[in-house]
Amino acid sequence: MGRMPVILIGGGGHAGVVLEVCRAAGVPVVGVVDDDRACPVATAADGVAWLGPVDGFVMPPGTGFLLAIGDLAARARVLAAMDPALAVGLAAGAVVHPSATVSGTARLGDGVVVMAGAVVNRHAKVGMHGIVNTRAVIEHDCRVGANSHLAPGSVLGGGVWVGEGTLVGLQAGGLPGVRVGDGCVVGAGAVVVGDVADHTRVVGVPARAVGAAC
Ligand code: JB3
Repeated sequence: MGRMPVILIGGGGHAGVVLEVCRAAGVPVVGVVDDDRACPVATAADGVAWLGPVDGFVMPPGTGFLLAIGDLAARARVLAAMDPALAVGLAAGAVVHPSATVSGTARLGDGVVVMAGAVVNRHAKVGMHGIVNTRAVIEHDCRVGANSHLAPGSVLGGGVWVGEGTLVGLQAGGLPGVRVGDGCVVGAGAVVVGDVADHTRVVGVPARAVGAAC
């Protein structure tokens, strides 16, 4: 049985990558919802139909949605504006690029998108609406909270815990067993060697706190 058709919420650069992951994974994309009618995904030659602005959009029966905005705060705003039942009930099942490697014992929440070349290893869990971006690595027994983003090339060692709404930046990493809280930003290239409190921005090798994550 084919996958449920999806609607992308957000039609920019990130949505274009999500569109290609869906197509590679055989998930039909029936349209894009974005406040900008001229958003890239709706205007590209291989784009999809613009279905209207985000506010007030009513999901047609038999479709699911994928959050396709990259910014985590914007994603959280869109989810917060949704009826909670819809935010959970209508989220499409996880979409995984065929070139990604996801262990059979890993668990991906609804709305998760796993991009090309990424690895989600044994017993790892990724919460709803998570982004596992290009060639990111989530090692065994990791826990990644809802609506968090593992940016391209980021690497979580075994047993790392990442909270909700946290960005692990480009090529950043966490040593095995560290815990990064909710709403954090791990700067590009940083290496987390100890636990990080909620809503903290850390940068550098070893990663040091440089203030609150906005
Ligand atoms: O670095 C990588 C690999 N990808 C980046 C991604 C994670 O984030 C990418 O390079 C961009 O930096 C960014 O991608 P995104 O989110 O697609 O950016 P942009 O091309 O600006 O598209 C954002 C789309 O979402 C726009 O079409 C906006 O109209 C829409 N949008 C942004 N914020 C929003 C909001 N729509 C609503 N309803 N509410 C918002 O707060």
